[in-house]
Amino acid sequence: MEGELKELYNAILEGQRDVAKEKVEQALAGGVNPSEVLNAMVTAMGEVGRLFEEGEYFVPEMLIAARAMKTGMEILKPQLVDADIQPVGTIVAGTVKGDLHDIGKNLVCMMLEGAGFQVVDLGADVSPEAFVTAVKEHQPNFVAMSALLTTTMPNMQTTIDALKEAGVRDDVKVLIGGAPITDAYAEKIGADGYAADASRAVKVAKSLV
Ligand code: B1M
Repeated sequence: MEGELKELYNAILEGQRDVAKEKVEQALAGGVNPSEVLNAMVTAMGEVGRLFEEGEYFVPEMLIAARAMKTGMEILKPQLVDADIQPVGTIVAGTVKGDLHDIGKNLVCMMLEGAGFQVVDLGADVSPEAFVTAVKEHQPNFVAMSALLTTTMPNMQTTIDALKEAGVRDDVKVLIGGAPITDAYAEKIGADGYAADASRAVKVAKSLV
């Protein structure tokens, strides 16, 4: 990687969103292929994930890097659509019913987008019915649920049950996470995957796609 793309990579890594925006604009204006621009940003987010796992980056660094990536993506997205670049997979994501905590979920969504997934973010306090409707509409590869409260965790099970009732459970992989969630809980409710943090969520999603 060299020139503007290297500078874009560094801007994402350092969370400099204005520089990232400028570098994406310059690269596109200079005729660089949108997929190469995307690749530079995805590679940078991969490195952010690695630094987080190694304890060199913490949540704030990951958040500002993800925001820089998001700013770059906003400029790149129309070009990607034009170039017809296929996403790695589609994910319907949300924080479960009764739960308003969305910071972790947003971070997970940003990291997944950074890894090339198309994310349909339903927000927070998402009812099982809303998940079912979104699955029918978007036909995603994944349903990604977040819960931060022990009192709202059971709504993950309720949502899986609703997907079953609607006959769409087997059409998707269910990925769950959030501070009180464990591997054992994921297994208990019949989810397909659990991730402890945003970086691992990307790894699990990639391994399941
Ligand atoms: Co609330 N809150 N909160 N809160 N809050 C907690 C969760 C709590 C642990 C604080 C405490 O008591 N120590 C506690 C829960 C206790 C429990 O259930 N056992 C709690 C409580 C009790 C409450 C209220 C009930 C308080 C009240 O009103 N009495 C209330 C509930 C409101 C509701 O949801 N209905 C409430 C409200 C709020 C605020 C609105 C003020 C605010 C949320 C703002 C927002 O999100 N927009 C808030 C906050 C900020 C917190 C703490 C302090 C921080 C949460 C956070 O954003 N962390 C939290 C204490 C804590 O966690 N230390 C707390 C940073 C974020 C990056 O991490 O969300 O864990 P996290 O996400 C991580 C991983 O968990 C994982 O990846 C993320 C990034 O690495 N992950 C996934 C998350 N989702 C994933 C999905 C995946 C994979 C990985 O796959 C799909």
